[in-house]
Amino acid sequence: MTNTAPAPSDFRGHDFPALRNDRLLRAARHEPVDHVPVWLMRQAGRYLPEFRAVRAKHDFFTVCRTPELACEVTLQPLRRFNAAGAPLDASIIFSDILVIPQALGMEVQMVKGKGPHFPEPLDRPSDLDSLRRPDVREALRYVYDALTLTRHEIGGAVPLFGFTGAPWTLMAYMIEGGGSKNYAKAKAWLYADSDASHRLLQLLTDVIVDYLIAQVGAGAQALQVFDSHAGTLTPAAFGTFGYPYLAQIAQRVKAKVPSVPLFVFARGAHYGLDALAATEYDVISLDETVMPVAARAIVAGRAAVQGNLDNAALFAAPETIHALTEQMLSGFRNADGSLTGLIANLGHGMLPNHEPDHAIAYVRAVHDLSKAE
Ligand code: 1CP
Repeated sequence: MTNTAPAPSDFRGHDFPALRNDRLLRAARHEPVDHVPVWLMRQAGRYLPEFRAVRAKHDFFTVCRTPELACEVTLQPLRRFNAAGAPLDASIIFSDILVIPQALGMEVQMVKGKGPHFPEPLDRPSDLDSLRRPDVREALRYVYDALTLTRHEIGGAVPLFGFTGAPWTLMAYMIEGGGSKNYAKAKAWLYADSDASHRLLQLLTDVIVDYLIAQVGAGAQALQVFDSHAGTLTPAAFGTFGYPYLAQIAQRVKAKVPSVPLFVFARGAHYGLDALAATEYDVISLDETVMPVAARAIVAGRAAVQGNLDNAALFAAPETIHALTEQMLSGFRNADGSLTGLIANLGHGMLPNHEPDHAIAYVRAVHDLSKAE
């Protein structure tokens, strides 16, 4: 059990610029807003030529570990969308979910055209003994430094997200050694070695809790937990190996930093919506397979929701994007017709072959179509 999280007070004394756009924070609390806030998962990244220019000169994890570079690529989408007259309502720190396995002592490489690669993934339960229990405050200090610098540089224009991978999603990468078609090796652990699986999930949960709290101390104004591979689990396996750890994270993080909105994205786990709405997450992020009307009905005001335009819809012409956005927003309307408690996003992240202008068209459509009358 790691217990190295700094009290948030350890970081007090930052003198950050006042926040000028708090739509996202207000929407997370179900307060009225002048239009629905919108940001995009993976809004920094390979679809932006200015990001590719930075990556041409620097290795992926060098960008993550160098606060000035992480700050620069975090700001790139803000600048581009501002210049187009369709400003984003949030930023997300440039980093990756796989910095946690690295902090536990595993090597992770980013292979061009392939994605993350672990040369020595976990192969059997005894391999858990080789994992280091990190002092999260030291091992991931570069992320906090990047957050602090970026929060200053944003100048209060929009809130800054910190984030983490969820325990199951991280476990899946640590065993598979990278992306995978069916996650068969990682799922085999759940069924054949459930004790070892719970030990690993609990270790990851402890590290994640410390990490999220420390990110707030460093300047994060909202937090998102990415369970990108939740949908590989059966409802029963999610109930045993996914949901309890997600709930534990929410309970422990909200106990320490109650005012910071906490988002959860359990991609593909539509069956988990009702259970997640009963936890302390403030916002439930929906993938594109969930019907907005159904999500609002299941969540029933217990949390705000985020989502969920199909990222592939950004390949459509801007007029079509506008129409699909209108359709999506109408599904999210509350019984009184309002759109309170909604943050617009995609059902999953931006893709490398997306056109920046089509993402801009989406942001503009959300703003125009949701303006309070
Ligand atoms: O060469 C490159 O530049 C690699 C592309 C890339 C980028 C831009 C990777 C590799 N990670 C990132 C940044 C990143 N990753 C961000 C910050 C950018 C932003 O949102 O603006 C975030 C939030 C993540 C989170 C992340 N990494 C997730 C969760 C979100 C999701 O998309 O589901 C996951 C699953 C990862 C793992 C990962 N890192 C990179 C890739 C290509 C992948 C997916 C690999 C796979 O399973 O196929």
